[in-house]
Amino acid sequence: MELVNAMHRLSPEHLQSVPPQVRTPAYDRGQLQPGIVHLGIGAFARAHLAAVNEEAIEQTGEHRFGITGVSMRSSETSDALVPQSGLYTLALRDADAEGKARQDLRVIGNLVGLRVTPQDAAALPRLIAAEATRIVSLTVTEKGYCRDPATGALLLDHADIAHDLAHPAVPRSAIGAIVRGLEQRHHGAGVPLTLMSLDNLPSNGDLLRSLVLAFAQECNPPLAAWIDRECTFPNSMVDRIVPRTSDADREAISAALGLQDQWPVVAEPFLQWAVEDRFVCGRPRWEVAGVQLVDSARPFERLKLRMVNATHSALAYLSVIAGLPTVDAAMASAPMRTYIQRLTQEEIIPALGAIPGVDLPAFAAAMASRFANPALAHQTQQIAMDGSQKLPQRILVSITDRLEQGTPFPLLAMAVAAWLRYLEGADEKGAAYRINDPLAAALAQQVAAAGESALAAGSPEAAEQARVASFVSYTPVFGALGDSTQFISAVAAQSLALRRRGALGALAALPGPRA
Ligand code: CS2
Repeated sequence: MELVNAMHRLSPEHLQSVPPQVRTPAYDRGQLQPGIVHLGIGAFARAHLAAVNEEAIEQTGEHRFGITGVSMRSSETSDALVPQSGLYTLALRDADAEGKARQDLRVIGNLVGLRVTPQDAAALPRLIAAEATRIVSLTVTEKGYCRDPATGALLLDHADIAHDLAHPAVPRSAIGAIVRGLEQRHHGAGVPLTLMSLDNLPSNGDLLRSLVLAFAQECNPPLAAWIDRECTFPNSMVDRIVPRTSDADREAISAALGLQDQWPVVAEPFLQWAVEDRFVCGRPRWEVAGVQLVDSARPFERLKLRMVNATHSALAYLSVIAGLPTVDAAMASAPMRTYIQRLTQEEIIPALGAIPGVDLPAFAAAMASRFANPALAHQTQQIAMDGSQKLPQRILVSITDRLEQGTPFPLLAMAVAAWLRYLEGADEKGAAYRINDPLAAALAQQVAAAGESALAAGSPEAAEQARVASFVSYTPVFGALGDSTQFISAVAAQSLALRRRGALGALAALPGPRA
């Protein structure tokens, strides 16, 4: 780190010194106006929204859509990027034909402001209400919506929502801040707004809309009616793998840049972003950077959640318990690779049905090679977090469909069994880890109670059946699925296999494809 510390900081005055192969903003940053307020300015948003926006600004010369990035929790991003005047490097990484890691670096310049909600809670509604603001976008992760994972309903008893209803001036949840911002906007010029969720949730725009309306209904019904009438909530699907930035990434990217970048972002080159073209106050011409402006994002989002995210989660739980630290390491293991292929081909794709214009086997093959990208070091523990918020729309939807279709689902059941095993908090070698999940305490109780139910049983099979039945009675995640004896038996069979053989052993022992 010494060499890096001796470097100048990435900043506008030192930009001209970066090597010629690194792209830097080719427009006048001083002209940019803050047209987009982005809630949750983490690596994910900086790897797609800001990257695409950068390209659109460069190609169209439009300067009304600079981004003000808001951190809803910690000041870390702002602490790193304010001294860099919002500049940061995006490193797109993969491997060449010989398998040698390579990266393409670009300094992104359209982040024009950084805010931290807990430090200045009253500022966010003002920003949302500001006339220059035309779009509020969100990547606050699944848990940031304060919804019931099984039903999608707003949790009025969620600590942040209860706080925001009681303290209108200083909201701390995204939903609370949006409603208070829209309230000020409505009282002011009354100009409507586009609210664009970019999170991995089914019908993310419709969901955001229903949560915002539910909150507004609680505190200001006429406002709810105005929002309902005037504001738009386009649905979207974004697909790009963005691992958490490590210190090694910081060091390597700073060295390549010749300037110290405290928070670069690493991602795969692949990007697909489809969004419904419903923007009431205009939008950048993101299509010049490959964004698909569509009538309905539904087919895109269904495909992505059930294929990319479902297999990611299945792989993550199995890998954590097997002690495989990264996605590419997991994909290098033959039983895991075969399992992921079979999961998509035998169970997910048939439940999904045909999607117009998409060659599903080709999509699955491309996805497997994205997962095998050796240059990302995507931590399986990162994907494993917040399972309670992810499983319903990633895995349980396909299981519900297969139950309705009367088709078996041992491979999907394996993913659920792996989550249960993961929630026990230690891998197969006994190494303990922390469960990172907003419902961690409730899940720990559920797992403990499930373990007790298993103790009373007479045989290993009955023990697993009892354990799983108890665990899946947790309705916030499993809803009505927890009552299905077919579901319980399918998960119990895989849970027993995991206990007996370990994750990789259980995968290797899975019965062959059905004829
Ligand atoms: C991952 C996603 O962490 C996770 O839950 O499944 O972030 C995934 O990498 C992206 O959705 C890919 O587009």
